[in-house]
Amino acid sequence: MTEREPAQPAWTALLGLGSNMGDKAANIARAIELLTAPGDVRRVGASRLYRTAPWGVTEQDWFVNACIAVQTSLSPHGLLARCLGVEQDMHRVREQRWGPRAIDVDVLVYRGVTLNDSDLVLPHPRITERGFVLVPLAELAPDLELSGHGLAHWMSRIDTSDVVPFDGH
Ligand code: PH2
Ligand code: MG
Ligand code: MG
Repeated sequence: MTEREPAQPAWTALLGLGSNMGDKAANIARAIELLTAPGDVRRVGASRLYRTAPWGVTEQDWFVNACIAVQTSLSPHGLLARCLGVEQDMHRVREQRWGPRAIDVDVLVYRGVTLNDSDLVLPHPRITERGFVLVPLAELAPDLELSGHGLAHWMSRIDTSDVVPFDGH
Protein backbone atom coordinates (compact mmCIF):
# COMPACT_ATOMS: atom_id res chain seq x y z
CA MET A 1 0.00 0.00 0.00
CA THR A 2 1.33 3.43 -0.87
CA GLU A 3 1.25 6.15 1.73
CA ARG A 4 -0.08 9.40 0.42
CA GLU A 5 1.92 12.49 1.24
CA PRO A 6 -0.23 15.42 2.35
CA ALA A 7 -0.89 17.53 -0.73
CA GLN A 8 1.66 20.33 -1.08
CA PRO A 9 0.39 23.53 -2.67
CA ALA A 10 1.70 24.00 -6.20
CA TRP A 11 2.73 27.54 -5.40
CA THR A 12 5.73 29.12 -3.72
CA ALA A 13 4.07 32.44 -2.93
CA LEU A 14 0.78 34.30 -3.03
CA LEU A 15 0.77 37.91 -4.21
CA GLY A 16 -1.85 40.64 -3.89
CA LEU A 17 -2.33 43.22 -6.64
CA GLY A 18 -4.30 46.46 -6.54
CA SER A 19 -4.88 49.56 -8.67
CA ASN A 20 -7.14 52.58 -8.37
CA MET A 21 -5.78 54.92 -11.05
CA GLY A 22 -6.11 54.89 -14.85
CA ASP A 23 -7.14 51.61 -16.50
CA LYS A 24 -7.15 49.57 -13.31
CA ALA A 25 -7.65 46.12 -14.83
CA ALA A 26 -5.02 46.80 -17.52
CA ASN A 27 -2.58 47.91 -14.83
CA ILE A 28 -2.99 44.59 -13.03
CA ALA A 29 -2.55 42.61 -16.25
CA ARG A 30 0.59 44.61 -17.09
CA ALA A 31 2.03 44.06 -13.61
CA ILE A 32 1.59 40.28 -13.97
CA GLU A 33 3.34 40.42 -17.38
CA LEU A 34 6.27 42.34 -15.92
CA LEU A 35 6.53 40.09 -12.86
CA THR A 36 6.79 36.95 -14.95
CA ALA A 37 8.71 38.28 -17.98
CA PRO A 38 12.20 37.27 -16.74
CA GLY A 39 11.01 33.64 -16.48
CA ASP A 40 11.97 32.98 -12.85
CA VAL A 41 8.47 33.76 -11.56
CA ARG A 42 5.69 31.66 -13.05
CA ARG A 43 2.01 32.30 -12.47
CA VAL A 44 0.30 29.07 -11.45
CA GLY A 45 -3.07 30.45 -10.35
CA ALA A 46 -5.14 33.62 -10.28
CA SER A 47 -8.31 34.84 -8.62
CA ARG A 48 -10.88 36.82 -10.56
CA LEU A 49 -10.62 40.58 -10.52
CA TYR A 50 -12.64 42.30 -7.79
CA ARG A 51 -14.04 45.80 -7.50
CA THR A 52 -13.38 46.90 -3.92
CA ALA A 53 -14.16 49.89 -1.74
CA PRO A 54 -11.07 51.80 -0.59
CA TRP A 55 -9.80 50.57 2.77
CA GLY A 56 -7.82 52.71 5.22
CA VAL A 57 -7.96 56.01 3.37
CA THR A 58 -11.60 55.99 2.26
CA GLU A 59 -11.59 59.36 0.41
CA GLN A 60 -10.22 57.91 -2.81
CA ASP A 61 -11.43 56.03 -5.87
CA TRP A 62 -12.43 52.35 -5.72
CA PHE A 63 -9.83 49.67 -6.48
CA VAL A 64 -9.52 46.66 -8.67
CA ASN A 65 -7.86 43.88 -6.64
CA ALA A 66 -6.75 40.33 -7.39
CA CYS A 67 -4.44 37.68 -6.00
CA ILE A 68 -2.13 35.36 -7.91
CA ALA A 69 -0.17 32.23 -6.98
CA VAL A 70 3.39 31.96 -8.29
CA GLN A 71 6.12 29.38 -8.44
CA THR A 72 9.55 30.93 -8.15
CA SER A 73 13.21 30.24 -7.44
CA LEU A 74 13.52 33.72 -5.94
CA SER A 75 13.89 34.10 -2.18
CA PRO A 76 11.25 36.05 -0.25
CA HIS A 77 13.40 39.17 -0.47
CA GLY A 78 14.19 38.49 -4.12
CA LEU A 79 10.48 38.27 -4.83
CA LEU A 80 9.82 41.48 -2.88
CA ALA A 81 12.50 43.23 -4.95
CA ARG A 82 10.81 42.01 -8.13
CA CYS A 83 7.44 43.36 -6.94
CA LEU A 84 8.92 46.76 -6.06
CA GLY A 85 10.74 46.81 -9.42
CA VAL A 86 7.45 46.27 -11.24
CA GLU A 87 5.87 49.12 -9.27
CA GLN A 88 8.79 51.36 -10.30
CA ASP A 89 8.64 50.26 -13.94
CA MET A 90 4.99 51.25 -13.92
CA HIS A 91 6.00 54.66 -12.59
CA ARG A 92 4.42 54.35 -9.24
CA VAL A 93 5.38 57.29 -7.10
CA ARG A 94 5.51 56.70 -3.36
CA GLU A 95 2.80 58.93 -2.09
CA GLN A 96 0.50 58.91 0.86
CA ARG A 97 0.36 55.70 2.88
CA TRP A 98 -2.71 53.71 1.80
CA GLY A 99 -3.48 56.42 -0.78
CA PRO A 100 -4.15 56.21 -4.54
CA ARG A 101 -1.81 54.13 -6.66
CA ALA A 102 -1.58 52.94 -10.28
CA ILE A 103 -0.24 49.62 -9.03
CA ASP A 104 0.55 47.91 -5.75
CA VAL A 105 2.07 44.45 -5.62
CA ASP A 106 2.40 42.82 -2.19
CA VAL A 107 3.95 39.53 -1.15
CA LEU A 108 1.20 38.06 1.04
CA VAL A 109 2.48 34.58 1.84
CA TYR A 110 5.68 32.70 1.00
CA ARG A 111 5.13 28.97 1.68
CA GLY A 112 5.35 28.36 5.42
CA VAL A 113 7.79 31.23 5.95
CA THR A 114 7.34 33.66 8.81
CA LEU A 115 9.55 36.74 8.69
CA ASN A 116 9.71 39.94 10.67
CA ASP A 117 12.22 42.09 8.80
CA SER A 118 12.01 45.88 8.61
CA ASP A 119 11.16 45.69 4.89
CA LEU A 120 9.19 42.42 4.75
CA VAL A 121 6.79 40.81 7.21
CA LEU A 122 5.37 37.38 6.29
CA PRO A 123 2.63 36.44 6.17
CA HIS A 124 1.56 40.01 5.36
CA PRO A 125 0.30 41.34 8.72
CA ARG A 126 -2.96 42.92 7.52
CA ILE A 127 -4.43 40.12 5.37
CA THR A 128 -6.92 39.13 8.03
CA GLU A 129 -8.38 42.64 8.33
CA ARG A 130 -8.85 43.28 4.62
CA GLY A 131 -11.75 41.97 2.57
CA PHE A 132 -10.03 43.08 -0.63
CA VAL A 133 -7.30 40.52 0.13
CA LEU A 134 -9.30 37.79 1.92
CA VAL A 135 -11.98 37.36 -0.75
CA PRO A 136 -9.65 36.83 -3.74
CA LEU A 137 -7.27 34.81 -1.57
CA ALA A 138 -10.05 32.43 -0.49
CA GLU A 139 -10.88 31.86 -4.16
CA LEU A 140 -7.23 31.16 -5.01
CA ALA A 141 -6.07 29.18 -1.95
CA PRO A 142 -9.17 27.91 -0.10
CA ASP A 143 -7.13 25.70 2.24
CA LEU A 144 -4.82 28.46 3.44
CA GLU A 145 -4.61 28.98 7.21
CA LEU A 146 -3.41 32.12 8.96
CA SER A 147 -2.64 32.15 12.68
CA GLY A 148 -4.28 28.76 13.01
CA HIS A 149 -7.57 29.64 11.32
CA GLY A 150 -8.92 29.15 7.81
CA LEU A 151 -9.83 32.13 5.67
CA ALA A 152 -13.57 31.58 6.23
CA HIS A 153 -13.00 32.32 9.92
CA TRP A 154 -11.25 35.60 9.14
CA MET A 155 -13.87 36.57 6.54
CA SER A 156 -16.68 35.99 9.04
CA ARG A 157 -15.18 38.71 11.26
CA ILE A 158 -15.34 41.53 8.71
CA ASP A 159 -17.75 43.06 6.20
CA THR A 160 -16.91 41.76 2.71
CA SER A 161 -20.02 43.16 0.99
CA ASP A 162 -17.91 45.89 -0.66
CA VAL A 163 -15.74 43.31 -2.48
CA VAL A 164 -17.56 42.16 -5.64
CA PRO A 165 -16.45 40.52 -8.89
CA PHE A 166 -15.33 43.25 -11.31
CA ASP A 167 -17.57 43.47 -14.37
CA GLY A 168 -15.43 45.95 -16.29
CA HIS A 169 -17.09 49.11 -14.98
N1 PH2 B 1 -4.48 49.12 -0.76
C1 PH2 B 1 -4.06 49.87 0.21
C2 PH2 B 1 -4.97 50.71 1.01
N2 PH2 B 1 -6.35 50.49 0.72
N3 PH2 B 1 -8.08 49.48 -0.46
C3 PH2 B 1 -8.47 48.62 -1.41
N4 PH2 B 1 -9.76 48.43 -1.62
N5 PH2 B 1 -7.58 47.91 -2.17
C4 PH2 B 1 -6.24 48.06 -2.00
O1 PH2 B 1 -5.44 47.40 -2.71
C5 PH2 B 1 -5.77 48.95 -1.00
C6 PH2 B 1 -6.75 49.65 -0.24
C7 PH2 B 1 -2.64 49.96 0.55
O2 PH2 B 1 -1.87 49.03 -0.05
MG1 MG C 1 -0.86 46.98 -0.31
MG1 MG D 1 2.50 47.50 -1.23
